[in-house]
Amino acid sequence: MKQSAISHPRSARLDVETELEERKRLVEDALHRALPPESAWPETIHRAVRYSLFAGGKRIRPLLVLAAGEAVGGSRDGVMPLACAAEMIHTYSLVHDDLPAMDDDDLRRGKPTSHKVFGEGIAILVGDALLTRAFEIMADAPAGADAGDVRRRLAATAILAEAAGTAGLIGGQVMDLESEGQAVDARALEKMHRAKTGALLGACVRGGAVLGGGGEEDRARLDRYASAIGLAFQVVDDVLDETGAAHELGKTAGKDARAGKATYVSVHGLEASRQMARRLREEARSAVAPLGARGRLLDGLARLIVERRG
Ligand code: GRG
Repeated sequence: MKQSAISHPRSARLDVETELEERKRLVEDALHRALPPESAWPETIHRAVRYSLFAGGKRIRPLLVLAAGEAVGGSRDGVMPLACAAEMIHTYSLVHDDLPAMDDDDLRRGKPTSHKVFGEGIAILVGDALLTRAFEIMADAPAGADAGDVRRRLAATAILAEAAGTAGLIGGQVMDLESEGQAVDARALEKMHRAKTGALLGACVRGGAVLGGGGEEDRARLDRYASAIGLAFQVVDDVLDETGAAHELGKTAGKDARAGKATYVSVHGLEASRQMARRLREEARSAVAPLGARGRLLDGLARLIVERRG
């Protein structure tokens, strides 16, 4: 970590963290506005949706959208719908992943899982409601949007849909279900993780760059960044599953190892996985370095992804 201490003096690092905290508050406000209140009919589903969405996630995906939009000179309001939609899709995937038919987990974001509190039927509907609302938000172009705005919005929606679909999140989850108890080699593991976790993270960066009106050169840089952090996120997740504590993770620790699931740690070992995460973090840094100050939030997020403890 010596290198990051040299290129990131402590004060600059704290500035970026403060900026990310500010953006996070804006995301929380936007998410609150993007959903019906708990008092709206049918109250149970709105209460359950809000329970999971506001259970305390890190908001890495919406922050990536805002950071990518800002890196290419886009407006914050212009990319906020994608930020909210991505967090809704992410939360739906967690609620469904925790169901007894999938990972069967009791704890998520430090709280009892949705099906434990509301029952399985409602938890399934929570996921469905969040996924549907995400695309409703993306389809709702603001009054006064010109043809270019609508085109960019459609392009970002397609990027998000592909990442959430069978080539991304769903495909990765299918691979995950089918690989239980099977020997998984390094290539298959990377493919699974790039689809299950990397695709949505990547869509946040790519979609944010498209919605923000980024040019080809910047978009190519952000593509490289997206590919690196998408994989780094999962490598770190696997390391934390092995080394983290439930109170830091907000979910059951050591579950993958106990379930005999292939992880980066089981396939490559702990030290090699940590090294891989550091290499990917450097790749992300060098991808956005040519953006100068415009890339500082993306760089800060890459650091957060790799250095997080939960
Ligand atoms: C059910 C379609 C479907 C897909 C599920 C995302 C996923 C696929 C499963 C979640 C299982 C899991 C723990 C994956 C590891 C990576 C991951 C998505 C971790 C949670 O993301 P964070 O750390 O969570 O950003 P917070 O709570 O901070 O938002």
